[in-house]
Amino acid sequence: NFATAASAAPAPQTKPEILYTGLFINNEWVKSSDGKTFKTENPANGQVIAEVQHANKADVDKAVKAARNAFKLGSPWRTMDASERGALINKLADLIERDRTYLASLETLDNGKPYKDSYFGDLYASIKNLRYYAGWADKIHGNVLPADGKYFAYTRHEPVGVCGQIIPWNFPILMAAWKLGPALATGCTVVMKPAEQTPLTALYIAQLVKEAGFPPGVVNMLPGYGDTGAAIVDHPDVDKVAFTGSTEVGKLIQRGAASTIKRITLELGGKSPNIVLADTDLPRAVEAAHNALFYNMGQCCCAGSRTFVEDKIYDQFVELSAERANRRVVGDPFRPDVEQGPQIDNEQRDKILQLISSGSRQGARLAAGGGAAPGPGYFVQPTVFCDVTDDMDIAKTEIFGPVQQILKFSQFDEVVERANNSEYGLAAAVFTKDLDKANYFVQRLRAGTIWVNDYNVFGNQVPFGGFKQSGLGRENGPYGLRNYLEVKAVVVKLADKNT
Ligand code: TXE
Repeated sequence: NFATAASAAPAPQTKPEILYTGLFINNEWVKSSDGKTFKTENPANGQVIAEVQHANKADVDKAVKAARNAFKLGSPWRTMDASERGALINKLADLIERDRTYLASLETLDNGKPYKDSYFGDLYASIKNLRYYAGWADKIHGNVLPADGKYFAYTRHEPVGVCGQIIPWNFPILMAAWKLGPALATGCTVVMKPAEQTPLTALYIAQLVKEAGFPPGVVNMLPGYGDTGAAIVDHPDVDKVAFTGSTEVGKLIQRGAASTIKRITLELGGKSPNIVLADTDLPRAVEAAHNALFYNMGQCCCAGSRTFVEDKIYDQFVELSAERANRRVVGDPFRPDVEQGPQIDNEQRDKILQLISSGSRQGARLAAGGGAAPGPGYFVQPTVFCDVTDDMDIAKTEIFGPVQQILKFSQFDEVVERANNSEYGLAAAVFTKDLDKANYFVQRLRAGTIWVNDYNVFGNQVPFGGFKQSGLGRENGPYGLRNYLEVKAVVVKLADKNT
């Protein structure tokens, strides 16, 4: 749903220089204390791009100390005017905009997503998100309360403190922006861990944090694997953890956070229903359902991965969807006509191919694709399954790949029950021209976002997050600030009181 006028994007840098591969602690670049590194690769050809430092437990400890120090009373960060915090976040957004072509190129190299999506989607949305939260910095305030008795009572909304932020590989820059914006606007300090598959753009952004003028220790960036993430979650001096990733790791984080009652927010997996009624504008719904699933190689937590279609239009919908998938352009993500690059890595591609096999084995019919696409990178054919039933693995498991499941329904109450019969509840959509029918579904679907007649529409002002096992808490909008604030009640005795 982002503008994708490829012709208007500046030419990408297909070999962007790799400048930062270290740990960023206290505004300095350092190596991991045990000298361990890991390789990050280009998923479009499997070649190693760079060796990156792997932060261990001792490094996490150093970064947490830096973040704690930056948060101590009287520090430059704690005594800074809120409006000045906002100005710094705006400066960071300006620097990202200055380097937008470079960062979009680096994102495509490390992640494999089409350059035009990096440039018009991820970079555009990240800059806008930081600016949105920059505006909030000096508009966060408590309330004066009409307390009983001779008291003056009010609340202060204070920063929660040192925040561990663990982000995934599907939207590396955007997830960094979504997490940094509200944390910095509220005056928290951050220890962030980018995903091991895609550390490069987050590391470059760390350098921009320094250039913008944030005091040392306010943002620390630690590349590493799950062990690095776990050390952040377990650290007793971390006050809050924000995580985006798999439901499986989300559960580990919730357990780990219990040891010191850390505040947590979790944005996890999904198996989102997209319900298409017979009265809809069919070609538009087919295109929207296609993008709902195939955008970002299907690697979206909110992907419309269960397309429920009303029986009267089912056969036609399947035919048009298969045609559209067959037209999808797969290949080198730097090419301007390419819609679909590689999956993030071999492991993800294997998971997807296994689920495709299970779909065929369990009786679904392949209408398009059905296997790997030519390499050397981790490409998968745009795949469409029809005659999918609710009990099949492809209808229950988050595939996280370019595999569309089309299911048939005939009754509204039946499809509501089937749509809600999932451990997930991240997003849902309904396509219809009838407002009463749309409202029927809006009220019954159990999901954090419901789109009507569109899909994948995000706004910085609009909360995003999951019901059920899709997560805890909301990002974006004013709701996103709550995760980073503690409410302090102050009650002051008065000598007398008048209304
Ligand atoms: O996710 P992980 P993976 C889903 C999707 C995908 C599956 C597995 O279905 O196929 O998850 O992907 C860090 N303590 N999503 O294995 O492991 C890890 O280093 C603390 C949905 O890549 O959850 C990375 O930074 N941190 C999703 C981050 O967690 C740990 C996006 C996410 O990786 C950790 C990605 C631990 N014990 C995958 N173990 C979404 N919601 O958008 C790993 N990590």
